[in-house]
Amino acid sequence: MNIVRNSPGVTHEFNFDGLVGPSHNYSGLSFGNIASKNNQGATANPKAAALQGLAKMKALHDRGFKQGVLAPHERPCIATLRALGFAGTDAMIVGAAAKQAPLLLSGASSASPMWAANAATVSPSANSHDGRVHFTAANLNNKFHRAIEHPTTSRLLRAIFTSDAHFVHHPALPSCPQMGDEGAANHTRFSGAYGEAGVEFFVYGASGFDTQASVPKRFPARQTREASQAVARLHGLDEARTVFAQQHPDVIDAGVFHNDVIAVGNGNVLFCHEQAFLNQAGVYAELRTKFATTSRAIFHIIEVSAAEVSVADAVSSYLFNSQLLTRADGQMALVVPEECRANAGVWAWLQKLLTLDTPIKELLIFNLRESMRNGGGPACLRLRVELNQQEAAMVNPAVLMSDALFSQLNAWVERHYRDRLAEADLADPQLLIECRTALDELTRILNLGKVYPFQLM
Ligand code: SUG
Repeated sequence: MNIVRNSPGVTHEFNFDGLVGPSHNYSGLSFGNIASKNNQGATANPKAAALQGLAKMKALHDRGFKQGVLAPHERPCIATLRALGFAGTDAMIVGAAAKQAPLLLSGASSASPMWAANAATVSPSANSHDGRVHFTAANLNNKFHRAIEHPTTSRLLRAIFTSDAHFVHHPALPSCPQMGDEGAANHTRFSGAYGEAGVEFFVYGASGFDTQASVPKRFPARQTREASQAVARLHGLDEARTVFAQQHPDVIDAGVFHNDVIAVGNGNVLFCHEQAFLNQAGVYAELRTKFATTSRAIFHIIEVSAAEVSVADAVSSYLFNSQLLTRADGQMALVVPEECRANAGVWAWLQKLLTLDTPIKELLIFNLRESMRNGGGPACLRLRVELNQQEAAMVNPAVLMSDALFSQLNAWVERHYRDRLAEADLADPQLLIECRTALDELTRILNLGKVYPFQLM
């Protein structure tokens, strides 16, 4: 195979946002995710959810950021229900699952693939051993409803990043508790500039093998150290520029189920809570030392103390589940959800942030209430992919945001989505037909080819 060494060229970060699917609902499936549990049984509005997500994508595109779209998955996932022994026609399968195993039907119906930060871990070509962009689909094996995502996620990523000369797609790690992998939600890349070699920062919840190590007591640690290490090996990362850190078990127990609920990083900035990591001072020191081998830029650590913002307020407002985006002028914008403005302490802290001597100069605020209520904020909705000019030219152009695509997708949502979905509605076999009809049309809009089980039968 012909491996292309990347010319420096202009490199950008692209954000691929998960489009909320037509089955978006509140089934309370994610133990350890406080919003998901608290909103269990509420009636969702899939149409509003999808339109809110699209509005964020379009606004960021209009500001000059590179924006792409990741398609939702087929739900309910009939292939999963068949694999679990339900048989007959699709309608019979939905009916039997609703009656005999409603939790399996909820799991097979979740619109959780919207959380693109969990789709995969991505290392840019500037960091990988072979000069290609590496993707490892996340096995998400801690939750049934998420563990069924990776086969379709892999097909979608291959339909977007098609060139073998530029992109490498690794299958999900073995699906077992020791290898729990939640993708980019626990991974950050730091560098002096996009396109330059930098530091990859992997944050895990616990070791999957060492039972003596500190672990959370109340909620599960979804990401294991061994999974993070495996991804780093697969991507061919240089040890001298890779940092592994453990999340503080206490914050997992306080509802921080992924690191991106308590920390965000970009370029030469780490923005985090003071209780994010075990041995926080040691983590900072290693990041600073390794970063200094890659860039002369100052490494900014913006730490929020518990006295200023408690972990509980960070979790409910999703202050750290923000997107930290580098603008064309080199300064950064922080994309936060409306919930940050609604919390007086968090809002006051954000006002202070703008006065500090850091690259963060601007706040962009979005209403993402529908997805927030299932425990996913602005950063959960996007997968970051750093691409140089050559690589960007190889991306399926139909998934890149534009005025035309925005109008097309808004009209598509208006045509196909319900504005009310309660848990009981998951038993309606018509929902599957609506979802398949919508997705069949979407695969044509986004030029994805056949990616869904119903298209591959
Ligand atoms: O895995 N919620 C997701 C939220 C994921 C947020 N992602 C990041 N932090 N990157 C989860 O807990 C709830 C679905 C439900 O209850 O139907 C859910 O899956």
